[in-house]
Amino acid sequence: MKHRLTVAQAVVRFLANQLTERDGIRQRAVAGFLGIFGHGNVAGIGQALLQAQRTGQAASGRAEMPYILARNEQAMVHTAVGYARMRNRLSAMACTASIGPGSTNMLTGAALATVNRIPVLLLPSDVFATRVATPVLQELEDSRFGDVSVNDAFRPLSKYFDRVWRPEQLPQALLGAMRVLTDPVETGAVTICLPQDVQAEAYEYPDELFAQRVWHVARAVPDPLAVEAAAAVIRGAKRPLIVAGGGVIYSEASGQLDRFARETGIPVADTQAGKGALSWDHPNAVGGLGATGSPVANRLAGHADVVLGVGTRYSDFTTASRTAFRHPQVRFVNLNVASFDAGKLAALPLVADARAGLAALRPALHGRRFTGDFHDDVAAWNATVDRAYRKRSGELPTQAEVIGVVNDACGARDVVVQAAGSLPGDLQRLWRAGDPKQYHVEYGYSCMGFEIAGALGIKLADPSREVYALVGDGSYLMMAQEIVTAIAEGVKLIVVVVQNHGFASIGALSEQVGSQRFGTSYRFKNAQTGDYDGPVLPVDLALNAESLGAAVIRCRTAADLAEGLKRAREADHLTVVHVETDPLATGPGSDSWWDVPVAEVATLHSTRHARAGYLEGKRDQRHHLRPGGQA
Ligand SMILES: Cc1ncc(C[n+]2csc(CCOP(=O)(O)OP(=O)(O)O)c2C)c(N)n1
Ligand SMILES: [Mg+2]
Repeated sequence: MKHRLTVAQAVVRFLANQLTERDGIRQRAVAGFLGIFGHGNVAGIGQALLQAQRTGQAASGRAEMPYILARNEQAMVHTAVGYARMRNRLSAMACTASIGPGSTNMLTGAALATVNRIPVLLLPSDVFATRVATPVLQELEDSRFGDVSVNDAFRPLSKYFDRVWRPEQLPQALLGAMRVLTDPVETGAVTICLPQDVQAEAYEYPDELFAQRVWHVARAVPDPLAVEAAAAVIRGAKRPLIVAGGGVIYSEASGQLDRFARETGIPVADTQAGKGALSWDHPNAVGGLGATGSPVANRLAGHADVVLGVGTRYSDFTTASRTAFRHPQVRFVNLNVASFDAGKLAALPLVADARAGLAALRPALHGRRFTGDFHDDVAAWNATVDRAYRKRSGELPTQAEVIGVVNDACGARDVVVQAAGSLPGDLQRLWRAGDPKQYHVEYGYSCMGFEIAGALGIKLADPSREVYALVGDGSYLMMAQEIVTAIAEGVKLIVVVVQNHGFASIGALSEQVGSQRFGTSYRFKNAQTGDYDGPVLPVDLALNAESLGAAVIRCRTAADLAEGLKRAREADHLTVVHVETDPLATGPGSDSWWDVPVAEVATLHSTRHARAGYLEGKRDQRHHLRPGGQA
């Protein structure tokens, strides 16, 4: 049997029949489409989605392929990322965009997905394959290459890239896309470019293309010799430390990590992607590690002689730009599903799924127990956080207080979402996550504007959880429009807008590198000096949110905020809670460092002074080349 379908119809039909399966649990591999139509896809993918909706309704009452109309293409990729991350990468969404700007708007989202290793399927529309009336509207002409389009910019950002010039090529492209989307090692942005004429072209596709396919997501088990070698290194340690990364959460390895930590007594620090892998009050939890981590974790890292990294890619924030691990003989053992990450810092690699790897290591370490001396430090740190949470200043609340109030308002299953600004650092230090899916800070790409769009995807992935997007005023101004999408879809979010009139984060960083907060506040420009040091701007983001259809609660004090969040929780519609904070009030620090180079020569005293401090920080930077050990 053959089906005469357009390329676009075949794409939709095929994707509707893909499932993933891990641990016996099946779910749709591509749960739906997000999109914005233009002339590049309205008659192709647009027609196919309409047909899928009508056909599905007739048969089962449910669309064969659900569709969500987004407001910005970059944002819709963020939504897809939020969705897939919440589903532990076992279910993803597809994004369709028109040609030219619609498609290139997705580039930032593609980079974000690939950096964070989150599956998204991008279907940018492309210029005519026939080139009959070239250049078409929005086509990039290149005097050297006849086959280049703007979509070639997706190549370095995608873990798999194809362009379907002919309908016959589609099956291979689709199978290749599914392989990468469902492979925890390879996954990231997957891009299939669909020329606008090809989308509408019909072809006799064989029936088997549309058979139900189940993509088994394997739990790779470690090589037994590598387990032995890793166990030998860990056994020989005096002061080991575990670094729990996002891989622990994606692999649902929290239970194994809990047992591993309790049995061995090894303290566990977490990364931005790994926060919540163990509950904050777990006896072995020592908080976030690195540039924005807790001083307790950083102190332990400083003395650790063996570091067991589990599911971490060791970003510069995690390693404090490679100053966190100071023991002269420190060695690394990295349990990671990707050999690329397992080998980092010259580690002894243990290539495996995090859960399977920990399960294999536990018996190999049987009887080895380390007695840590970190519990008093953790208790003291928790008291510091308590004070920061509850510091009622009477004037503008501090950001730490805002975090405290939101943390208090959150049930254990509620989700907090953030991505950029001063909040990610404060959250990593101060947030108390009680559940592996509670803390959703996109800090691989740290993309301003992710918050609301990402929160929408998270809520779509798990409607049973309350989702709080914490948004700085800078992020809000970049990308707030998905409030409208959420309202149209009947998706309830709680959006907490933290207004501090500019970039508190980059302002503080600017000061630290001697740049005097130049160009980081949202204030009127001083015509004489060119500085933005005039009065604050007459911007009212609460009113802005109201104009988009959100219910709005304005809060002045921390107590107002607590009350506002209570009302927002009770509401059944999207609610924006607006609070103003003091951009200069900083919370407890991390006793750590981050490498941001300072000008080597300068006429400004502030820069020269900062340069001296920078060189001091640099002195502790390490290469970490010492062999981790041989399997
Ligand atoms: C898309 C994007 N552009 C620029 C940056 C660099 N950047 C990081 S934080 C930040 C300021 C964020 O301002 P806001 O959202 O108000 O948060 P605050 O710093 O005030 O906490 C900037 C410009 C970024 N991370 N992402
Ligand atoms: Mg701000």
